[in-house]
Amino acid sequence: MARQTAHTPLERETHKNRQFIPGHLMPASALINVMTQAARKAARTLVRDFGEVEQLQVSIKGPANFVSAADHKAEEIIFRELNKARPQYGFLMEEGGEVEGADKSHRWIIDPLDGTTNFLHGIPMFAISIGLERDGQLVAGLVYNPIADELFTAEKGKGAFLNEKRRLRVAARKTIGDAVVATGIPHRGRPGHPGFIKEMSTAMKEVAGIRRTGSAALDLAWTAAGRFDCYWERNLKPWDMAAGIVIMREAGGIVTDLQGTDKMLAKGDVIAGNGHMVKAIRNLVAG
Ligand code: 2AM
Ligand code: CA
Repeated sequence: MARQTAHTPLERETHKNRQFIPGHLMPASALINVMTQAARKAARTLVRDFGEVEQLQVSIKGPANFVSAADHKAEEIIFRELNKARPQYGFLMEEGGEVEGADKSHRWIIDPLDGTTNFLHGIPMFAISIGLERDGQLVAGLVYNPIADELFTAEKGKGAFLNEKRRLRVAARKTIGDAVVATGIPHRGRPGHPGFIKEMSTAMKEVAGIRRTGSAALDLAWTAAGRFDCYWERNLKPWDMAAGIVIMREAGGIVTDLQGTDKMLAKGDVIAGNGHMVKAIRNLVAG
């Protein structure tokens, strides 16, 4: 859709070269505004509940059920807000599953609380993740860590931003020996433990350091921000990745599955980084 004529000096400037202007907010699109409002609203209850979890840590019952309720509550808020703003769109949600919309070409892909284990343990590293698919293509993404108040957003063709003002760019590093690489370690009861140990043992000999945050959405957003040089993980769900993939791509990054194709959502595995890193890490962990 054609953009309206830019009026303010900021708009003219950003329209012209899309550069980050220090201290100024980027004018977000209506779509990003809708997603941001929904995420911020859900974040308020998540933050309140996170405070409670920290108290519950010491109780005998344990906070697992409480966290699951927090998760559902946040998802309901996001669903309600997005549904109000775009009543025709469909949904794919971690808790609520698939909800068909009258508009078959648009679908929200939502994880209301990515990093559940962190949340449960009082570790302030979790995020709300909202992606939008149009005709099977990922076109917008939001990842919000409400504790750090870091909002990562991107829309296809319009760049990726942190807190609506800092333009995101993947790290340029090419030397694998200098790379800080994020990954996910399969939990108890999940498949792939021996395979993961093999991958880790190969990767740890070659890269500068390995990190594990416990939130795939944040791993992708942080790789988009150039904090991690690369990220790989297996056995993920579409809602763990959808938003982060758009943010990565709009930050100039490459995202593939472990075979090097773009079937990440279907296959459930992912490698993200700049082109050099993705190739190098793929050779190490999938070669
Ligand atoms: P979650 O916190 O919403 O469960 C951690 O490596 C990443 O894997 C997180 O993004 C986590 O999302 C995701 N994940 C997907 N399926 C999972 C599962 N069955 N158990 C734990 N983490 C899972
Ligand atoms: Ca998740």
